[in-house]
Amino acid sequence: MEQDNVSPLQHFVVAKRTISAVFHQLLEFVRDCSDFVEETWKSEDLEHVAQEKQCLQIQVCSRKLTAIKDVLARRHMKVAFFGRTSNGKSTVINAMLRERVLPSGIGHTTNCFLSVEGTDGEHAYLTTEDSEESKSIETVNQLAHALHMDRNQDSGCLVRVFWPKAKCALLRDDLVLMDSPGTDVTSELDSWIDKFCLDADVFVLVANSESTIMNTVRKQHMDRCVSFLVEELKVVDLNKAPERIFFVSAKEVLSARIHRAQEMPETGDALAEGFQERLMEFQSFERTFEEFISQSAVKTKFEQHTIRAWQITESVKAIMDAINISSAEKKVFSLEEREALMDRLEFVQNQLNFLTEDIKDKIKAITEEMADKVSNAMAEEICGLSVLVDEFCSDFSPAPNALALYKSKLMAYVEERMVKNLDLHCSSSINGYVLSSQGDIMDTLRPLLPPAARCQLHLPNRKFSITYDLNFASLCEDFVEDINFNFSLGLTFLVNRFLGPGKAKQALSLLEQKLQVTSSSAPLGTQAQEELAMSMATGLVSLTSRASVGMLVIAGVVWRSVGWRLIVLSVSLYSLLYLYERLTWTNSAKERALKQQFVDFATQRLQAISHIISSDCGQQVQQEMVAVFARMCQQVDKSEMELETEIRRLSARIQRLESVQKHSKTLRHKATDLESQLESFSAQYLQTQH
Ligand SMILES: Nc1nc2c(ncn2[C@@H]2O[C@H](COP(=O)(O)OP(=O)(O)OP(=O)(O)O)[C@@H](O)[C@H]2O)c(=O)[nH]1
Ligand SMILES: [Mg+2]
Repeated sequence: MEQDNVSPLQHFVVAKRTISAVFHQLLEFVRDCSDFVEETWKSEDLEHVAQEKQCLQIQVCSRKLTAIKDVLARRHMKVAFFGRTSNGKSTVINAMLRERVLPSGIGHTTNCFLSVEGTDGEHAYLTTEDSEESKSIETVNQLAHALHMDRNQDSGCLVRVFWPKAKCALLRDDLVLMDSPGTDVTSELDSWIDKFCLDADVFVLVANSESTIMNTVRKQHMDRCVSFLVEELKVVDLNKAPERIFFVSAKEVLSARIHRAQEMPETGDALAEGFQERLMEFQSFERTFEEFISQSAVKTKFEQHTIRAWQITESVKAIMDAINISSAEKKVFSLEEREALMDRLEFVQNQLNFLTEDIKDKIKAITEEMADKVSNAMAEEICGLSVLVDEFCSDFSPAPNALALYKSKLMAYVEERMVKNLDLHCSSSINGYVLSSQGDIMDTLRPLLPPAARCQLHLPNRKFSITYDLNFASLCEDFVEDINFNFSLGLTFLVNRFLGPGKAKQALSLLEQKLQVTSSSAPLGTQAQEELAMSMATGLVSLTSRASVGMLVIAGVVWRSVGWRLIVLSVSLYSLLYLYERLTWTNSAKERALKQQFVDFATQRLQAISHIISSDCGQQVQQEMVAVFARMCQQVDKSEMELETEIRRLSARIQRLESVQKHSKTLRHKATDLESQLESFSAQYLQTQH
C-alpha cells in the first residue's frame, strides 16, 4: 500500500537528471566558447580582440565544469545511522530495505562502517577499501561471515554492500544507507563519522526506547530527544523538534514485512498489541525521512554547483561582452582606416592622371627647348667650321690613297672637335636642365607616395649624357675635291665664269672628248659637234646677256688704236701669269683648296641635317625624361597596389570582426538561456533566487 505513492526520493532523482542535463549543455557550451575565444585570441588579423587571460579563464571554467559534471553523476542521497551499540541501527536499515541485509544481533554486531547502495545487477556483492575485488554475498549470514573473517577489518573501515535494485525499491532512487558501529565502541568514532558521513544529507539517531508503550515513559524520551536536538545539536526549532522524533519498532516492522513479502500469514509481532500504530509511525518516519533527505540532498548536493554554474555563465557572459565590445571597436577603427585608405587611393589615382597630363606637356616643352638649344649650337658650330678645318694639320699628298686617308682624318678630326664643342656648349646645361626638371617631376609625384616610401624616391644614379650623331663619314661620303690646276684666265675658268658651273662642266667634258678624239685622229662625231656648237651658242647668248655689247665695241676700238704691240704684250703678260699660277699651284695650295671645298660642302650638308641632329637630341632628352617619369610612376603604382592590398586585408578583417561580434552575441544569448534554465532549476528545486 505504501509503495503505491510516488516516492519523494524521485524529487532528488529528477532534480539530478535536470541539473545534469543543464551541466551537460553548459559544458558543451563552455567548450564551444573556449574554442571560439582561443581561435579569436590566436588569430593574427584580429589583433587581440580576445586575450590570453580570457582564454585561460574560460579553460578553467571548462575544467571546473567537467569536474562538477563527474561529481554530479556520482551524486546520491546519503543517510547515516548512528547510536549506541545494540540500539537497533542495523535493524532499522533492514526494516527500511524490507529484508535482512545487514547483520543484527545481541551485543556488538556491526564492527565497521557499512554502506548499502543499489546495483543494477542480479547479485549482491561487497567491496572493501583495501581491495578492488568485489566479493559475492547471497545472504546476511554470508555477509556477517565475510565481515568477521576479514582480520584486517577494523571499525575505521568502510565496506560497501551492493544490493540488487530489483529486490529493493528504496535503492532505486540513488539512496545510500550508511550503518555505523555503536557510538560507545571506540573514541575514534568521531573522526570516522567525519570521514564517511560528512556528506550525509540526513542523520538518523537510533536510540533504545523500550517500554514506550507507557505514555509517561514515552514523554520522558521525547523531552530528552527534543532537548538533544534543540539545545545540544541546535539543528531544529523547538516547535519543529517533536516532528523529527519517531517511536518505532524496527524489529516488528521488519519481520512483518518479510512475512508479507513471503506471503505468509501475519503472526507474532504483527499481532502484538499496538503493532498497527507502530507500523504507521514507522511509515510516517520513512515518509518524513524520504521527504527530508530528498529536499536536503537536492540542496546540499546541487545548490553549490548551481551557484558555481551561474558564476561560470556570468563570467562567460562578461568575456563575450568584452569580445563583442572589443571587436565592435576594432571594426569601427578598421572601417575608418579603410575609408581613409580608399580616399587616399582615389586621390592618388586622380592626381596621377592629372599630373601625368601636366608632366607630358612639360616633357614636350623641354624636348622642344633642348632641340632649339642644340640647333643654335649647331648653327654656331657651322659658322666656325672653316676655323676648325684650318686648324687641322696632317701630311698632305695629292696621291689618291694618301688623299683618301687625309680626308677621312680630316672628317674624324672635324667631327671630334665639333662634338666636343657641342658637348661643351650644350651638355652640361642640358644635363642640368634635365636633372632639375626630373627633380620637379619627382617633387610633384612625391606626395602621392606613402611617407615611408617618399625618401626612397630618388633620381637615377647614372648620368644622362647626350649623343650628337654627326657621322661625318657618311655625311660627307660623296664629297669629291677638285685639286687639279685651273688657270684663272683659262678656258675652264672663263667658261665656268660665263656659263655657270653646270653648263661649263657639260661644255668642258665635250671639249675633252673632242680633244681625245682629235688626238686619236678620229673625226668628231656630228652629235658632239652639234652639242659643242649649242653650248658655245648658248654661252655666247649668255655672254651677250652678261657682258655688254659695249665691251666688244671697246675691244674693237682698243685693237684698232693700240695695234699689235699691245697684243704681244698682253700675250706675254698672259703667259707670265699662267706661269706664275702654274708654279704657285703647290701641295699646300691644293690642301687649302681642298679644305675650302670641304668647308663649303660640309657647311651645306650640316645645314641640311642640323634640324635632324637637334630633334634627335631633343628625342634623347625626351626619352630620358619619359624613362625617369615611368620609373617614378612605377613607384606610385606600387604604392597604389599596396593600398589596394591593404584595403582588401582590412575588408577581410572587418568581415572577421563582424562574424566574431555576431558569434560572441550568439554565445552570450546561449549563456542567458542556460542561466534561465539554472534559474528555473533553482526556483523549482532549491527555492532560491540568484
Ligand atoms: N524489542 C526490540 N528489539 C529490537 C528492536 N530493534 C532491534 N532489536 C534487537 O536489538 C538487538 C540489536 O540490534 P542491532 O540492529 O544489531 O543493533 P545495532 O545498533 O545495529 O548494534 P551494533 O551493530 O552492535 O551497534 C537485536 O537482537 C535486535 O533484534 C526493536 O525495535 N525492538
Ligand atoms: Mg549493527
